[in-house]
Amino acid sequence: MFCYQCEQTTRTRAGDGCANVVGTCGKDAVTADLQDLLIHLVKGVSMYAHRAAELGARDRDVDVFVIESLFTTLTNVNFDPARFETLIGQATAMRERARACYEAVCAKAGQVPEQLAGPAACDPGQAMDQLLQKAREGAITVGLDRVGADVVGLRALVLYGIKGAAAYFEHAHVLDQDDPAIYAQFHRLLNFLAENPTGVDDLLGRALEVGALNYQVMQQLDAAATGRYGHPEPTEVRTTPRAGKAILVSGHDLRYLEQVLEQSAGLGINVYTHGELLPAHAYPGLKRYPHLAGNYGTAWQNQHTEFAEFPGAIVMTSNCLIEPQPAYRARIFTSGPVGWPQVPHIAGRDFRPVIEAALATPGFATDAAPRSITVGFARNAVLGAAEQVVGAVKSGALKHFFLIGGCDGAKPGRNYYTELAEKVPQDCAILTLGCAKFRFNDHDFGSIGGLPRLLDVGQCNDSYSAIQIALALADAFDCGVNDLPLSLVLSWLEQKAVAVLLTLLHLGVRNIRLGPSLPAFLTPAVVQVLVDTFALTPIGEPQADLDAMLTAA
Ligand code: FS2
Ligand code: SF4
Repeated sequence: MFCYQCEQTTRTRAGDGCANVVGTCGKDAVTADLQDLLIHLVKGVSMYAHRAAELGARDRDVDVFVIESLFTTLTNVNFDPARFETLIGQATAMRERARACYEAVCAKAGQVPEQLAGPAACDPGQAMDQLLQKAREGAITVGLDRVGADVVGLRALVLYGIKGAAAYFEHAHVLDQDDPAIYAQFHRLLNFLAENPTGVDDLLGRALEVGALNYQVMQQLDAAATGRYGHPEPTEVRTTPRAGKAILVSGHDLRYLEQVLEQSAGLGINVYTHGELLPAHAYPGLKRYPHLAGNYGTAWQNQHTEFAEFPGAIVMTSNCLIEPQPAYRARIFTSGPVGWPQVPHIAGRDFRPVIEAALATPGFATDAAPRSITVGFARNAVLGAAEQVVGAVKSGALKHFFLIGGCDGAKPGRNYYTELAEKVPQDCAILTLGCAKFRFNDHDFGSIGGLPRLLDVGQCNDSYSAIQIALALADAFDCGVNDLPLSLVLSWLEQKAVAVLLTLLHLGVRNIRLGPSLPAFLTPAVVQVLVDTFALTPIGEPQADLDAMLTAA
């Protein structure tokens, strides 16, 4: 086992990672190795699918399989080795289908198909010891002695960005988006990695291509969500429970939440969101359900306490899952890409087992005193108030915007983001996005120019919306995004954040502050390139950073 794909990796020096029997996240060594093997085989699938796509052919099931498989390997998604054994078996079958598709289109085009090696020819075997032996070929550090840590780290950057983009595309796919051109780009980039590239400039260029791909993916996700549920609108969300039976839905997936709502309608069950599903309350198509009762709890790392105290059924729709505790093990379910050994998995979006578990548990005995927060300041709502916002900036009432966004985690260093938000001067607004906001989104930040000072754009999945707000402001002020009175302060944990960062770099956004620590997979030399090219800056001390950001404005 060696894994350094997330911020919470074990590290004592650059290049370190989780390498013992279990990672910081709870992923065991067998699961980690099976994930490596799955990624290796998926590259082989894409080697054929890429060549087929270049000749105008595709197999939709192959496309979908690649994206779903990538998502399962993200941090805090799937910890079930049995699931990975199944996926590995499916990967070899999918590779045969991709090969058949490629050979058929070659025959049609009068071409001789290439004989492919590497992941395209990998026979993983079937017994567990064979799989674990083969997994070594897929280890992220393959070739380290030969090519060095800079190259291995850049390959990791490209792979982790692809994983993040795949997760976002899977969310879009669940909302019925299907774009062959996007799948083809995933195959192209995975094919690139399958060739074990060694050129630093080439790898950096591909990393930015992943950012470009992720921008398109996020655009599709935004279109899918707003197309199905309407544009988020400012909405007050109750954050305390009501009396009654209860289901808690965590993760990011709006469609799964919708299906829980549909299937539990009229049964006297209140449905609560948790974590990254909080912004779901702002969508007209979801808030119309009267039993969408509110949000319960905060960010993922607090789930041991929050799930234990929740007196109903719990369902995870995507990241972030941590080891289910005995206190709620009998009433938690996984769905979609998520898995944990022996935790029941919802197949085919049939949430009846969740509903039965909710009806069998006591629920909340009484109404708690009402409290609420406001969400729903995605692009349509903010740009609907653009005149007000631009007027406030022009009059000097609103001096600066801080986008404080990204992932949360358990590290004490993440208090930086709360301290920063609290120190932001009264004549500045704060935009939030992702699960990092839970550290401070219940604080009273007051209002400015008739708008709340804290405007929540949505999930990390809604980064596209934040980018559109920045682009529209730049348009209104007739300047570039880098010239706006806007500072981006990002916290990262996992591979979705890597994809978003690559998108911002692809768009030429400079001066992003990143923390709480820099990725372990990036060597000092690669970090220096990012600093020199994009003025990417590690976070420091909140007041000093704030002063520097305001001075630079
Ligand atoms: Fe948060 Fe976790 Fe959203 Fe990340 S719920 S850290 O995987 O995707 O942000
Ligand atoms: Fe470690 Fe993160 Fe990998 Fe888990 S996902 S094993 S915490 S690097």
